[in-house]
Amino acid sequence: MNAIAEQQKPVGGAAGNDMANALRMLAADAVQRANSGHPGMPMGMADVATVLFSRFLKFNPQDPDWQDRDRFVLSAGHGSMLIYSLLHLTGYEAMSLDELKNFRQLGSKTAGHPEYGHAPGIEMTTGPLGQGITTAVGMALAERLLHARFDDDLVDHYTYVLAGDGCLMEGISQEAISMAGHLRLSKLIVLWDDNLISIDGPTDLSTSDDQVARFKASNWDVQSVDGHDQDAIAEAIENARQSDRPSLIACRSVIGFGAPTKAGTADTHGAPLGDDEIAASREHLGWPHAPFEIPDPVREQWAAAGQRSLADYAAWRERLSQADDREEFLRVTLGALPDGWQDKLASLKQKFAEEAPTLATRKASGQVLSVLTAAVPEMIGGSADLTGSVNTRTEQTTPISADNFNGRYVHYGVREHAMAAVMNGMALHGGFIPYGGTFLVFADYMRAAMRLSSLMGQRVIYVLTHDSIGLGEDGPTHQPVETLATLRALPNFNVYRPADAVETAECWALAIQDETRPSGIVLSRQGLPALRREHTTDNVCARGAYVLAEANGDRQVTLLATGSEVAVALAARELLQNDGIGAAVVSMPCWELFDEQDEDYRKQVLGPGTLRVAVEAAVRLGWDRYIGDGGRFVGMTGFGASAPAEHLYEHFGITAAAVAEAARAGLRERNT
Ligand SMILES: Cc1ncc(C[n+]2csc(CCOP(=O)(O)OP(=O)(O)O)c2C)c(N)n1
Ligand SMILES: [Mg+2]
Repeated sequence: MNAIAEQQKPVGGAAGNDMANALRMLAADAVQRANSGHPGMPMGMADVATVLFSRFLKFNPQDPDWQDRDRFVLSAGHGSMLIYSLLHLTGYEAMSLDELKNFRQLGSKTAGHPEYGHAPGIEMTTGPLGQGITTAVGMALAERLLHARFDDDLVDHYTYVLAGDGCLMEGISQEAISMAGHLRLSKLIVLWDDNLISIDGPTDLSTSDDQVARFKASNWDVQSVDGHDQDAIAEAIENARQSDRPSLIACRSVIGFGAPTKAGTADTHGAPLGDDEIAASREHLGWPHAPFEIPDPVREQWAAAGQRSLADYAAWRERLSQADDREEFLRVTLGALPDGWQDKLASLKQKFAEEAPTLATRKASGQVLSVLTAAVPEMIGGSADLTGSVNTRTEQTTPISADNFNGRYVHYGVREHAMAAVMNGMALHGGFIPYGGTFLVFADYMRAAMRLSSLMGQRVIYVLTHDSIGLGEDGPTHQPVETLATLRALPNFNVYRPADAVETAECWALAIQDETRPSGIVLSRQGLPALRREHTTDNVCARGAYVLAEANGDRQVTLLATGSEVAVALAARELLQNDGIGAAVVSMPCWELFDEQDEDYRKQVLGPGTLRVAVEAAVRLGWDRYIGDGGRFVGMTGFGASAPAEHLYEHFGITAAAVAEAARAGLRERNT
């Protein structure tokens, strides 16, 4: 028995220990059976989890989506068996014992890391460290915003996070902590698994941070407790709930608590303990029961924990049934858009078509947002310190602050990654449609959270401006060339790149209606001419791509373009038509939607047998599937440069003349 294991004295009364030991052995046995997984964290944090779920957490396994439930985010997602065991034991029907036995198997609800949507009670997908704690900031923010909007205490709950050393080492945690402290999100409580271990070994291999001091410096309430003393943990949680600031509770724990030779070591982090160590753990913990066997008294204690909020739940239902705002509350929390927004947006679209302004699409987007935020009160805007550039703030969206949760605009500060994760949290919480802006090139700073928006199917709208060399003088650090391709590679994410103000209005309408998919609306810094000058009531962008200008005479060439290059393609078309070459221009604002169209439509747009030339001020990656054999691409092959935008288009050869010449060259090649 190692020295750490020897010191493991059960504290907190037999009942508590049995409940915690049930969690420990379910995790150890499930990981052993799967021959894969992470027993250390669940065993180490079993006492903390027992206290939280049996004494504090407000939830109802019979109605897992109860809007006013406390949120519990397992930021240390590798410890997934902890949440699966908790859900099973507290009575979430979908999380059966068989599911625990099928841990990490295809089709089970017990995936390697908790997956949002796989089972009720999993509030978000975790596994990429640092995302959970930051997304939870968004949940806690959404809670405060709904609390301010609706009377009758319809929303008044806590957000609890279980985070490990890894979550706190990740850079995104700094953004999260800083934002939560600044906004004084007092109902956010982080339980830190302070076990001094990560995968490579003791944390002092890589960090000597004073975490408690760090949180304190960001305006958090902080406490430190023995993570195996259940009464001390309870006292700390009680204190945290009373605090007027977000709270960190550093829970000093022993990873793999109960495993006689491996506890306290990185060996328990991510591998099965082995049959001998598990047998010895049973002995050590005084848990004689067979794998997956939970004795009745312990089952009953856990079942009681699952029922402890029923009175709260009934009272809440009663308040809801009497609430004046009942309809509106249900509308926003269930994610239905209000009546009337479409008509208002249609009027603006008509105005754009009639007045035909030359307008940067980022500015058109700002006008669209003025209309949308007035019509859709659940939209919450924001920007990572580029508000004046990305045009995300409207008259409706006044700033949110620690003293004003009636606002609708988040000044995220220069924290792109947190912006994306916090938007995920607001969307997951329900009640809001978050949108937030930064420069397209900084999508890289948000990527990990954007990927989770997609994986979790959340309606989060990214406003991504300054979308190419067209931004000009700021130069190659700010000029995306590969970013469009990388976002298009992201499954379940719609990339919109509108060509003018009308398309911008249409793309926004599509994004806001997409309840299960995040969107990126990619917008120009520079002014773009109006291309769609005839008003249509239907949303033409809904098909992803369409023939904007058909060829005069036989179509020999199809010019494909997006955004600012659609105007270039139209000018190239003129040149070709003047030479007697029939050329059509296809605007392709959203590849993903185009790919979903039926084959006939796609063929008709792409013009079978025609020579296809694509033009986009970005790299070629992805275009070949539309261009086909023998087609041409005009765009970027490397990084941009610093100069006025017009000079750059000339310099890099992204011009009407170059596109027309590419078409002529392609036709010549065909005819030889
Ligand atoms: C962003 C990210 N990087 C790396 C990993 C791989 N990984 C999973 S757990 C872990 C160590 C985490 O240490 P800690 O949070 O202290 O967990 P403990 O070992 O204490 O359970 C690492 C590096 C990951 N899941 N996410
Ligand atoms: Mg650790």
